[in-house]
Amino acid sequence: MELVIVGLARSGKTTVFNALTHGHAPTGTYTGEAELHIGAVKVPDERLDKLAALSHPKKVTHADIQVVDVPGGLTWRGAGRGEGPTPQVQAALDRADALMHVVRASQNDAVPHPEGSVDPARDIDSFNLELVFADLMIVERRLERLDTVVRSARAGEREAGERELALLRRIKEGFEQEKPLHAQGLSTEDVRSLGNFNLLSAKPLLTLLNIGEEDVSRQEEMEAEYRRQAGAQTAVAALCGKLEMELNDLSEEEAAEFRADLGLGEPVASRISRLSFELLGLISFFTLGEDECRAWAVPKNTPAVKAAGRVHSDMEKGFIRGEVIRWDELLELGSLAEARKRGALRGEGKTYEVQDGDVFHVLFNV
Ligand SMILES: Nc1nc2c(ncn2[C@@H]2O[C@H](COP(=O)(O)OP(=O)(O)OP(=O)(O)O)[C@@H](O)[C@H]2O)c(=O)[nH]1
Ligand SMILES: [Mg+2]
Repeated sequence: MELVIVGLARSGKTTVFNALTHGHAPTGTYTGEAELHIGAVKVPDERLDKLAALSHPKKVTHADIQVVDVPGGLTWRGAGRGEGPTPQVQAALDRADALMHVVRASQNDAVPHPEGSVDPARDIDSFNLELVFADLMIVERRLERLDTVVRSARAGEREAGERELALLRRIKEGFEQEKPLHAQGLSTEDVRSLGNFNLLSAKPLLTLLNIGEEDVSRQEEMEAEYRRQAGAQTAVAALCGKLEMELNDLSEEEAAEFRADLGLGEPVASRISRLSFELLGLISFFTLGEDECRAWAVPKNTPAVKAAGRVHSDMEKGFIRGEVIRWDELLELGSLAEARKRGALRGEGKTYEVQDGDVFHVLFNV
């Protein structure tokens, strides 16, 4: 899963990126640096840690989220004048499973805001409009081409084209009313048929308010304030990127102590992972071997045979059945061998939908 960090210049994107990935990319360079930063967040999971403590594998592997920090100030409204994102940034955006919009919400005269003043509500609206505008351009281009194709098609081949034309015209109207795709109330089928266009306003969006040190005690209040504005289908979180980044330099104990003193709440990696899982409808299952104990992220309702394919393609091809037990039941019984002996492992077929917290052992044959 890939999360792309976007937002205005100097909103704190790289600071948040560092906080999330324990990275050390330069911040506050103001050079309009064109480089992308790529890193990963290890998804914290106490369940995995407990399972690992039980079975002492050689290696413990958490699920991870890839994070990409792109340079600031994306604009599509000026794209006609050649100011759109670079091909490299556009490719990252197209690939993104979700977007994280970093919004500056702290006053600090030393860091100039590109719009001249700090106003998170304005920045949220204007970013959402940028996404709609980018999508409108894609849809208009496709409409032009499709219109010609449909006109010259033979009668029998026209129907599918006309259906697509109708859908594209409908969402174009929505865009013209400044409605992002996820606010247009489309059917799942329609959304799926638009999948190839990589429309940005269809992607799950996490709005991240980058608040100042002086506001950390108002974190929840600020989230509630902007949640109303950001719209349904989006998540809102407020945190102080700079503090979170600096806490990475401390030991775990020291950081925990600081968090408690300052009332900082859940650490940023854990918070953002959780929100991303919710936004994308992901769950985690675990595999437990002598070599490796590992967490895997898959969409809810993933059938066992597909989940097996995440672990290894041979397991999908040669899938016989799965042996499944909930992580906490296994913890109580002490080991997979003990669970098997007591008949506590459930046998599940290809279509079983893997559940959050399942320990999943695949029997396969290639
Ligand atoms: N006081 C304070 N300063 C911050 C915070 N977050 C970022 N800054 C400062 O704001 C400046 C810009 O931060 P960056 O993380 O480089 O912002 P950016 O969005 O990556 O900037 P560009 O890549 O240039 O668009 C730096 O000087 C940061 O130290 C914060 O939470 N509090
Ligand atoms: Mg940056």
